[in-house]
This record gives sequence, structure tokens and C-alpha cells, in this order.
Amino acid sequence: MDYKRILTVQDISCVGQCSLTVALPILSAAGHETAILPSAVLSTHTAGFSGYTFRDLTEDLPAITAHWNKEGIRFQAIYTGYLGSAEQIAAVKEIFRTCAAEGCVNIVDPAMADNGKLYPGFDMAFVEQMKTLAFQADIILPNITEACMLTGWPYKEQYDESYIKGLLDSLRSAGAKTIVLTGVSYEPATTGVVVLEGDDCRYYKHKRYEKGCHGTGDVYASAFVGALVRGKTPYDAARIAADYTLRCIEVTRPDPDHWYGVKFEPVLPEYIRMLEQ
Ligand code: PXL
Repeated sequence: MDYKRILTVQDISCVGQCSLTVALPILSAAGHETAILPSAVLSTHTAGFSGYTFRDLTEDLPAITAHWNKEGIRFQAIYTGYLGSAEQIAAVKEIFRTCAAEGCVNIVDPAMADNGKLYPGFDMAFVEQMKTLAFQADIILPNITEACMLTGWPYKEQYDESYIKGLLDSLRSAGAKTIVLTGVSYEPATTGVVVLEGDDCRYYKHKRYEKGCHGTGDVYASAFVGALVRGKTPYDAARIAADYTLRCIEVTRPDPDHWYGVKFEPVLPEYIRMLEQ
């Protein structure tokens, strides 16, 4: 197996099983050297806890990047998630420009919104900057809310295939390359992911649990990147990530006290087996 070095840029939520505390173990389990760049440090994530601390690390990024450049450090994949500020996005684009090894794949999860709303602390100025990052990436992994914000397409809770096709067309017209659109559900019992690569558009459908769990977007994106960098196609990586995330939800559901994230760790051996098939 090829040994690849990935950089992931997202926040450290010290408690809450999301962003870097999820990405690092999942990418390591996939067999990749994983470098991390914290975009911000929070005491917990912002979905359900109150009074969390937030330290934006935007100011640190240029010096970190300059040091990596001086050392000649390069990455075969760069994967971004939750970022700390609109101003930080320019610094992340500089990392894409200067720290990419030849053939580097840039993957952007525009982690900023869900269920029709921006996460606390984000505003439309952030969305405007995120557009410039997302539309230069090789692969984006938005949910429907994020895809609507990136394009101005109206957000709807109930929709059909023509609505999703319109949303994908808008993303494409805005400059998106490969699109992995998550949380696409046409009936209550199922949900899935649409993968648009070139002219090839495929839907992977699976069981849907009525109550969603926090942190599944980050588990999904990390498992996707781990599989992609292992050489899986975007569609196969999207399928493996969906199967793994679903298993994490199944393991977590019986414990009502575990509302803030998913128990992804006990399921890592299953993820590794999925990668080997
Ligand atoms: O899972 C996305 C995410 C990442 N980081 C922080 C968050 C969230 C979602 O709410 O609050 C800090």
C-alpha cells in the first residue's frame, strides 16, 4: 500500500467528537500519515453546548505555512473542514497553492451550515469566502444547506430529483468539479449521497434513522478522504463512508446520554475491513 501524507485543516473541539478529534484517528486508521492544522480551538463544538470558548488561530497560519515551505514539506492530499474565520480562507488558499505535492487532491467540506441554517458564528461574508475555496477544490462535500448557500439555490426540506439536479447544475455552473452531495433523502425511510464526477451522476441510497446524530458530517468526510487517498474512486469512497457512518450511528443510538457525537472508535476495525475489499 502506498503511504501518503494528508494535511487536514479544521478546528479542535476539545470535547465533542467532531472535526480534528475525528479526522485524525480516521485518517490514521486508513493508513495515512496525517498532519493537522487547527483552524481554531474550542472547548466543545457549538451544536448543543452553551458557553463554549473559541480561539481563532487565523494569525498563526501564515507563519506555519512559511515554516513548512522553508522545510519543503508537501502533501499528497489537503482536506479542509470547519474554519475559524472568513479571513482565514485566504491563508488556506495559500496552503493549497504552496504546500501541494505534484498530483495533490484538494478536498473541501464547506462545514458551515445544516438544516437550512448557518452554524453559530458564521455569516454571509464567510459564505462568500467559502465559495472561493470550494470552487477551486477538486472535490467538495456539501450537505444540501451548504450547497444552497454556495449557489443561492432556494433551500427546501421536501424535494424531488429535479430539485437535486438543479442544485448540482448550479454548483457546476459556479465552478464545482467533483461533487459529493450528502443527506439526499427522497422518502422517510432512506437517505443517501449523490456523487457527480464528470458526466457520471450516481446515487448511493441507504437506511435513514429518524433522529440525526451530531458529528456525522465530519465522520463521513474523514472516512471519504481516507478511502479516496487509499485509491478508491469517489463513488466507492462515498459508499464506504456512508456504510461506516451508518454503523457508527447504529452503535451510538442505544445510548441516549451520547447526544453530542457518534461512537466512531469501536467501528474503526469495520472501516479498515471495508477499505481492504
Ligand atoms: O461538525 C461540524 C462542526 C465542527 N466544528 C465545530 C462545530 C461543528 C458543528 O456544529 O460546532 C466547532
